[in-house]
Amino acid sequence: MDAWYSDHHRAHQGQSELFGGKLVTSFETPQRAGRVLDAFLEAGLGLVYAPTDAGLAPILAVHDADYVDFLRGAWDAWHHLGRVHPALPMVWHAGRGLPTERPRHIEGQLGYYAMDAGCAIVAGTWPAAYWSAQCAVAAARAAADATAHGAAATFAICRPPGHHATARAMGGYCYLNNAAIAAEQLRSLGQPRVAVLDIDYHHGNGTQAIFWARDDVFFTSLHADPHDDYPYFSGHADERGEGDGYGATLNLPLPAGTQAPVYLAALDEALDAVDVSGSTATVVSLGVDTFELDPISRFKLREADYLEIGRRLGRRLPRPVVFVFEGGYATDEVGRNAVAVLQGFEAAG
Ligand code: SP5
Ligand code: ZN
Repeated sequence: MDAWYSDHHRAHQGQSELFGGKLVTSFETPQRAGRVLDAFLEAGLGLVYAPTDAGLAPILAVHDADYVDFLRGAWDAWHHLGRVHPALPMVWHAGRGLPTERPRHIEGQLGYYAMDAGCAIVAGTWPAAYWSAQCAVAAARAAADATAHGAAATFAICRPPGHHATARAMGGYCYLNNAAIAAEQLRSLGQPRVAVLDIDYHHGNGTQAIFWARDDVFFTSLHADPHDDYPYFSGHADERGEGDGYGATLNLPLPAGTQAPVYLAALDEALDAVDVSGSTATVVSLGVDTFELDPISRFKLREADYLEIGRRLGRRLPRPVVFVFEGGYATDEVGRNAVAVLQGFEAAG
């Protein structure tokens, strides 16, 4: 299994977030992707490539053009006002119906294009998000390509993560939805139906929203019950999609404190649903913030559990499979845990 990684993410750093009412340095740090890269190389699973530049087209296949323009220009507009701290939204339109007018002022635009205050923008944010998405595109293309000659799996070491970003809004450390971009790539390369399996601790609300009314991308997610944890406003079990997409969304919310036995039973349920969906390819949103020592999460998985998760994915997911790195904030263990999933997968395949 080969991986794609770009160093551009390093300049996306020093972002702030609110944690328990206090403005702190974000849990989402450059060290995370560095640890994943190191663990991948140390495991000797495959080669690591820098992605080629596929341009904006694969991003615009998922995201609205005005949102992408906003992301590209947000730091300059903010900095132009003499501001030196990371740009953070602070005014939202929640509860007032859908906004009809786009604000002219950058402060208004930040709220217009954000679902929460979890996405600070600094000078390096756009290049980081752009190249993170390019990793997903390159990994998807390579997986689809190799499959012409036999089953393939690839790994996109994405940072920043993507699964909370919708077509037109950032949130939860995510700016561009790398998993959705990878799924859309697989579709455009001829896969008739693509499954997205999201095993990050948090519900992949952005991915769900992007494919909500479509039946060509099946979305299933195991995550913390949104009654109790972020992103709070989606991820409930009764959300099944709509229109053509009705039945093509399956959420499996789990309680705080969930350990391996309950988690693995839910994973089997998700894998059954992927089987039934008739998908011919898979994107895995690979978050390891389900780890027992994760500083912002409340599941209790251990390193050995990630190996077992990987084995089950390796036995049952339709290939090509593209793994896309998402969350995981226990810096010292994040690399090992993510790579354990890949090792289990390879051992089973
Ligand atoms: C990609 C990803 O994993 N994004 C996660 C974003 C989570 N942001 C909100 C975290 C809320 C944590 N609440 C803990 C309150 C402690 N005082
Ligand atoms: Zn997460």
